[in-house]
Amino acid sequence: MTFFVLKKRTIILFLAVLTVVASAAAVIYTRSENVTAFSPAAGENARDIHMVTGEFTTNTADGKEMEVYRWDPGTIFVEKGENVNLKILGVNGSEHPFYIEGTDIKGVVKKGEETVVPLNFAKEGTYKLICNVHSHHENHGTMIAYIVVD
Ligand SMILES: [Cu+2]
Repeated sequence: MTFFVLKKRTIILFLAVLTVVASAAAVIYTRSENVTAFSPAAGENARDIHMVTGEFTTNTADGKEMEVYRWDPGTIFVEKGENVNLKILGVNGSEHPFYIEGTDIKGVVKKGEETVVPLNFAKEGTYKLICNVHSHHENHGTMIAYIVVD
């Protein structure tokens, strides 16, 4: 008769391996849950949405000059899972570095150039396209566009 002897060391090793595997699985699971949007290869059955950078200027009653930058259009609508090429043409303002809140997507729009941002959202919601340098009225914003996914 043979006995399978479990030494204390074997049990500890087994538990250690189990812990590592479980945490790796948890990390992978959490990451896949966090993928709200990704950039597919540009052009793959994608619908084009065009946008430009614009500028409003005025003089206040007390003679102060005001200037704000905008994404135009300020709201776009896409389907969940739809491949979209967001094509942003830089018109006003020399440079607009941007990111899309809740995603890893970022880029720059430069005057006279078109920046293509491939999009595919896996989760419904309203995402903000934010210009880093014109994010607030105190820095010539608000340069925020809303991407509505449903
Ligand atoms: Cu800007």
